[in-house]
Amino acid sequence: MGLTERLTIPEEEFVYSGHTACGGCGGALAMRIALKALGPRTILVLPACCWAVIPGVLPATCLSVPVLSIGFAATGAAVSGIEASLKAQGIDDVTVVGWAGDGGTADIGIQSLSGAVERGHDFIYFCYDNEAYMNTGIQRSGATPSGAVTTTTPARKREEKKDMVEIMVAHHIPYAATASLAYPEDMIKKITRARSIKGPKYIHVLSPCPPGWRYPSEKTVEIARKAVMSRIFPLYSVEGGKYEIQRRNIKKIPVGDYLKMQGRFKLSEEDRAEIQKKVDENWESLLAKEGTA
Ligand SMILES: Cc1ncc(C[n+]2csc(CCOP(=O)(O)OP(=O)(O)O)c2C)c(N)n1
Ligand SMILES: [Mg+2]
Repeated sequence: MGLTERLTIPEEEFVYSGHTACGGCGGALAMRIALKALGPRTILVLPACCWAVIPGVLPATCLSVPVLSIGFAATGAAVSGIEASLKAQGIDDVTVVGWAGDGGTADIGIQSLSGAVERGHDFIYFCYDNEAYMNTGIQRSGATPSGAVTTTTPARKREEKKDMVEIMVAHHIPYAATASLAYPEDMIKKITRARSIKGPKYIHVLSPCPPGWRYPSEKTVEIARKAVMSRIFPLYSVEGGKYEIQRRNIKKIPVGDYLKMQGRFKLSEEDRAEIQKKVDENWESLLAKEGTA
């Protein structure tokens, strides 16, 4: 990473101090980075999720851009309507953004998101993925990874995590990507790229959660970085169907180094070996999609 790349992070803040997120909230940091790339001409749609309460109550909100709070399932419908309304008014310099949790994306909001993408509305949709329904007390979602303990999977989840990026790619979406708060330059580049493309865009940000994942709050960035280094959460983009992996040459670490930092994974050596096998297979499949296997 060169110096010029590091200097791409805008200094201006659009998330002010005084929000109500937990210490070390990955979702809060993800929003802070995202708004730096989105800028002030942004309308945010927030369904039910931690971020529906993090801003606080007007007039003491930490968000400096307009927000529409809507029902849990309706993010895709709301961004569609806002975009159509702006178009009717001849306003073309506003970025319409849906910002939802993993429950609001992979489960309850998936139909409105699917419709909005299929209809080709012009918006960016972010899923900040803390891998459970955190705002209501750590219930499992379709994006909770196999092996994780939640309050509704006390003996750990058995099923696999839904792959939202692949679901979006299956919609022929013009742009989809993963992003990490541990790699803010990469995240900002991706958001800037997404803003330059007309039509629906999808960005999936892994967002570690100290109380939900059971780790000390100062470890959020380290855990997010280890997710990328271990390849359990590879950084990649798919533009016009073309795959590209980012940060492919960073030092690879065993997935156990990522899992062991979190109290939610109570796994045997065999369990960890099984997860490692799946991570390696997924990486190979990503290389094949990129055409570099
Ligand atoms: C229709 C409906 N069902 C349930 C709820 C209760 N509820 C509010 S936030 C939430 C969890 C959201 O989970 P996720 O989308 O992953 O966001 P997170 O809280 O993890 O940030 C739930 C179940 C609701 N507000 N509306
Ligand atoms: Mg969640």
